[in-house]
Amino acid sequence: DEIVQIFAGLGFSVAEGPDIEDDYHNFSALNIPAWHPARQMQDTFYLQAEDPQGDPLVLRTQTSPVQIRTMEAVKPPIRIIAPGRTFRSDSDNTHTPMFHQFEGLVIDSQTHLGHLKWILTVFCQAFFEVESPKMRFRISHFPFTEPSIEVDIGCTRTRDQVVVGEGEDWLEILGAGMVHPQVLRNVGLDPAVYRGFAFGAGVDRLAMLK
Ligand code: 2NL
Repeated sequence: DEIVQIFAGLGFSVAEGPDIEDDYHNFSALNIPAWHPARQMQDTFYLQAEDPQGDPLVLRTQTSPVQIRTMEAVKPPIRIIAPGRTFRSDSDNTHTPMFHQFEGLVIDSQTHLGHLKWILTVFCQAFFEVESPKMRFRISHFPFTEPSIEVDIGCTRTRDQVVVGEGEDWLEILGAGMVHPQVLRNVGLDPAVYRGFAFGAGVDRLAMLK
């Protein structure tokens, strides 16, 4: 609720979608190829049921399919936040098979990386209650964004506490990037006309840091 409130203040509305998704909205539309490791049984819960195309149904592994469905349904400008349950076939001391994510999506005609960096900076200021949080934008790779970045926030770790927003250590808190042109084409948007950015983070992780 707190995360949603911060983005509501920045003009985002909340979008929701089903926990059970089809292969297309969870993977293919996001430019995740058939051979990608994320699609393997060890990572994804596959249901013993198929969609009308004969493709498998899955428990969504991220909330991106909500954003795909929004782009399919409404014309830009789009500014949404998609919080919700996500599922991965992974459980040990630091992973639970059901966790929570939020993803954000902005699509407009002039959107650029500067807007993304500003939004993420304002979010960290508000969430961690730090006036100028120390942040680092690192180049990364995701199939659905180009370019892709990961965001680290400065921290100090001592024996009995973690201070977030300052210090010499770094904590990875977010992944983000400009929406890949192929993802725009997949939802019927012309990449010569529209561009956008997206970001995603783990709610449980952020809650623990807070
Ligand atoms: C992470 C990274 C990310 C996105 C999620 C996205 C959604 C659409 C199109 C393009 Cl529909 N991208 N989502 C983009 C970059 C990173 O999440 O580390 N999440 C925990």
